[in-house]
Amino acid sequence: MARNKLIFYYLFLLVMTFCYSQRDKKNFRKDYKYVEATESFYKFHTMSKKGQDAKDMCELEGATIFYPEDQNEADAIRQLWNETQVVLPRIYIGVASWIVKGVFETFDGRPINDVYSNWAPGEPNNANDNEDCVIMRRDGTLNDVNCNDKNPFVCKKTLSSLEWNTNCDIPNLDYTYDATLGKCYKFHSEPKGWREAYATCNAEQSYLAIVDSQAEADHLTRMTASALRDNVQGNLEQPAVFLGFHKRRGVWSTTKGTKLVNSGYSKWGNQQPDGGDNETCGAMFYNGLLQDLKCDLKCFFICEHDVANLSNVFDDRYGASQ
Ligand SMILES: [Ca+2]
Ligand SMILES: [Ca+2]
Repeated sequence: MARNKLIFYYLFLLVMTFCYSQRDKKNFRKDYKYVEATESFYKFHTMSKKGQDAKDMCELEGATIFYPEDQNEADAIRQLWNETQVVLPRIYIGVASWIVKGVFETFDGRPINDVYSNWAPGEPNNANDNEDCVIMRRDGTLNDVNCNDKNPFVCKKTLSSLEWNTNCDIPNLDYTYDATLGKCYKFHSEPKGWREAYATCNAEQSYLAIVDSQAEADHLTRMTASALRDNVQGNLEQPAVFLGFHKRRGVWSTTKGTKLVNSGYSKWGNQQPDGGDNETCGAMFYNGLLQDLKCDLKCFFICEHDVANLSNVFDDRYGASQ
């Protein structure tokens, strides 16, 4: 009995720890670094992107593109920059003059003079009448540049804005947990091409859903039906939901490398696959049956997230697995 009590107490602690301490632990994502001075998390993106794409990338990660609120934050980020990214010469910041030429505002609508506005001498100069985005150099000075230039950038998440999805163990409340399958899912109702969908799930620390049982196919079918009821349908190119399988070197496989025929679920719809080499990306009809589609069609898609299994943690600790 004493042992049972101990086990119960341990489980209780484990659950309480999961539920209440993410902010205390200052935990957002493994790829973000916490800075105490500004009580925020930051990530340097070293793969350069255009201005709008940089902003979008941060939002996919559940963050926003960084701009310094003040000298204090500019100093903090330059220190992190010097410590971790010695080769990056400049970063895009979340300031632009997209609405009216020459009126520089943060992406959340604040005039630049209300935040950090340490322009380099002679800037902003709107060179070639074509500079609406803003970069910060290593020395902390700002310059307006062409938004089509590709530059590294930094994403930011404040500790106070952190919301933890306790069931799914991620900082994203859009994922819902299914107890039977022990997985979390998010239905994306903004249609995207297959590769973009794949990258979107990846940015959310998840993956384009891989169906490995009839039960999972049923669950995703129900999710889709429910999402379609809730969402106004635009001009969809295909009534389909992209999934994490594709034709690779002539063989239908999941994105984790398992042949589709061995994946636990491979029920094709009527006449499918019918696209040959023109349709190499995987999707399901709204009824759950699979189809092949052109990869650049824009479709709904579902991301899947694995959850650390509490009972496995328990078993490992007590050696209680049979
Ligand atoms: Ca300039
Ligand atoms: Ca097809």
